[in-house]
Amino acid sequence: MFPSVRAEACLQLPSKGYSIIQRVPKTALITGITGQDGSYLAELLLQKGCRVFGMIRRSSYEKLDRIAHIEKDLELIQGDLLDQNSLHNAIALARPDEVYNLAAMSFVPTSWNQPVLTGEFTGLGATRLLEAIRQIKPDTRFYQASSSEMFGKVRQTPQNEDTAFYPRSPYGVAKVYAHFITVNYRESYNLFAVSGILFNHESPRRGLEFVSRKISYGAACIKLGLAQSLSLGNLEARRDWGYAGDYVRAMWLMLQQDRPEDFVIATGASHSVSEFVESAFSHLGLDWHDYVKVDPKLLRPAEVHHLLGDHGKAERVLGWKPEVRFEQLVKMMVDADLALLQRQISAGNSPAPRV
Ligand code: NAP
Ligand code: F7E
Repeated sequence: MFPSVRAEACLQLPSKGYSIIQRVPKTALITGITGQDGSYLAELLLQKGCRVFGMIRRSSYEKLDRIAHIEKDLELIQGDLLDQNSLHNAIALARPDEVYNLAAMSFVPTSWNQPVLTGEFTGLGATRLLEAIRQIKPDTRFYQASSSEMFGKVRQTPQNEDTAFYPRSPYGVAKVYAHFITVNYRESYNLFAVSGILFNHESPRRGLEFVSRKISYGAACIKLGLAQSLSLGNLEARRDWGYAGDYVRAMWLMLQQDRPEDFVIATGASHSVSEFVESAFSHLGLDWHDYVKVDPKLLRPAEVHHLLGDHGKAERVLGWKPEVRFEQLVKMMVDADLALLQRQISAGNSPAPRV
């Protein structure tokens, strides 16, 4: 049904009429290229020899810091998930073999403040992009960034591809919509459209508002005397935290298969927020009890208490497994924030602690 693509390279081999094998680079379009995952995925696709387009939205100041080191190798197109015409133009211009839809309003607490806008970006945005693909280039392979937040108030543990969804935030609800519209376009129009149901994944490029980076940055600030305390919300929540660099490999692998299928991507180990804190502070030789305060304002209206993923299908079918484990991830993030702050101090800038 779908043309088979070699899994080991992002290069296409023309099948007939060539006496010499000629390699044609594949073209990929990434929405959300300025985000954490977009930057790692762009690096991966460039390494694989792809021509990489990135969609960026207009802003009053440029937010290209995560991709500054590869910007010269990328082709950036202005577009917005809220604007159907810009998505049509992006597909018509890039004529991509693969589209990775990573753009979304991705911060869960904000989704209670802006539930309608979250639905527009994170939910309907996927439909707009699928429509552009269906109308302009229906042989494009499509990846949707689905989320473990869809499991929310979990129906079983660990969660796999068959676990029922029970989202607990407007963000989670919007992601369920985007997930099922992806399934629907696959079944209705025979598009090669897949969802990766990714559990939390972090890195030194994570936004400062997410708990992992808030902790690594906050602990580094305290270590350097730039802050005295760190305020957090629910310390008991448990997450299955992996490394973003590992997870973008899984996205790419999903689009190299013979058949479009959805996959859970996780590490299979969960840890509490307080374990993350303990690990980060002890790496810096600090006792977190002396510094961390619980601020009730940071508690959520409805919490997702415990997420734990089963990536068995991804391991069997894609040959994917996580390489970076929890302790390594925490140390990587803390070391990176310490180095970042030290560079800023040496350069004469006064870093602004966000604790
Ligand atoms: P992120 O760092 O917050 O990046 C989000 C990206 O979306 C940014 O590039 C942002 O652009 C862009 N964006 C937001 N609204 C847009 C709009 N209306 N039009 C165009 N672009 C827009 O997120 P991430 O951590 O890389 O996550 C990537 C995707 O995976 C998201 O869809 C997220 O919901 C999903 N996901 C993440 C995780 C995780 O643990 N990281 C787990 C499961 C699923 P600006 O730079 O202009 O703001
Ligand atoms: O919270 C608790 C908080 O904001 C994790 C997004 O990438 O992963 C992410 O969503 C946990 C929650 O991530 C603070 O209550 C305690 O239980 O880092 P987070 P998230 O909500 O799990 C999913 C898979 C996505 O798809 C999302 O896009 O930590 N927590 N104290 C705190 N969280 C934050 N942010 N700040 C605190 O002070």
